[in-house]
Amino acid sequence: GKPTLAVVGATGAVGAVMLQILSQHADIWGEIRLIASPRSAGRKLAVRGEEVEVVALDEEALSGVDVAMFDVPDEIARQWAPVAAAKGAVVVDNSGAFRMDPDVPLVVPEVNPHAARVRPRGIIATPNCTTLSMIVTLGALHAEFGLRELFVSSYQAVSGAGRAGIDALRQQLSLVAGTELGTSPGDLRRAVGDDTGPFPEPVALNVVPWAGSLREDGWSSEEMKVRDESRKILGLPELPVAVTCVRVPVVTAHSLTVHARFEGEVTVDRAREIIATAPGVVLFDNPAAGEFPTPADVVGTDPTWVGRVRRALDDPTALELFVCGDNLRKGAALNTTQVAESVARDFGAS
Ligand code: 11C
Repeated sequence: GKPTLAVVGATGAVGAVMLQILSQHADIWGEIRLIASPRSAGRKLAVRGEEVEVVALDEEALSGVDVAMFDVPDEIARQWAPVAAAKGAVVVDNSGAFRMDPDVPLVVPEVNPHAARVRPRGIIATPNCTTLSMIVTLGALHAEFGLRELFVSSYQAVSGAGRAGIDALRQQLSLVAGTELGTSPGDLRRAVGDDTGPFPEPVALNVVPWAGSLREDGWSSEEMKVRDESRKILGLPELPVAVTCVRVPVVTAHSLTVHARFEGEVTVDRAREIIATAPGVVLFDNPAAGEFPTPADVVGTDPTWVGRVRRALDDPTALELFVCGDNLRKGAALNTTQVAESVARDFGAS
């Protein structure tokens, strides 16, 4: 029969998009079981046009599952993904708990699909949304040009921090709309108050150079993830990566500026061809016509959009790019679903 799928974290911001995507894609699943924290058990959510009751995450909920997609906090994944795997499920986990485990492949189907086949712990990890927003493009360019060095800055949407992030931006926007705030030092901070949600500073009318938690020497966890995960996915363990992660007042779709240096000289024409033909990537680059990707146009779409393709002015081996992708779709729910579907195909589903 068709494989049973569990969606663990079904009520979150990413879970909601997983259910949408499952309703849009070819229906290869038998039962789809919706699992969340005990607090959400009993709620009903629509998937494949049917209302399904959410059950609490426990041993019983994970029994008889063939594939489990997890989008839950790291500590919940650390505890429960191995339980699901021990019960025979292949777990596709979108948390940060297992990404750097050498016995867990970190998979982006357009870049390293075969890595998914070797999974000694029964767990496959999917990358952080910021890594995912650029890695399909970089994978395609690397395959032809050979990546040697990466400098990136992110412009991250608040939904990367889940429902709490979206709520914080909306609340702050309601406090600043129609005011003249943002014209003198500290006025925004006073208007918004101490409760800035999951962000360390007001994000409405502002730019916050921080995402995640503090790591050694002033780096953020998000910056370390972008570096470590990119190296692992591309199979370039020594790749020099310089990265600064920044939060901007956008609801959904992460953007990044990328300076990528390659083995030898590159041309913009060839780079544009590669980008235009790579699966999962769209070239949208005609500044003369005012065409470049922005979160407002990219949100809700599947691919990574690439614009502003230029050769570095002072280095014929380097390219400058602006990439933009929906952090909840390819950045999270879509990549996880694609990996789960590829596992299901190995079970013999069609
Ligand atoms: C953000 N990328 O935008 C983060 C959230 O490792 O999956 C995702 C954290 C992760 O805040």
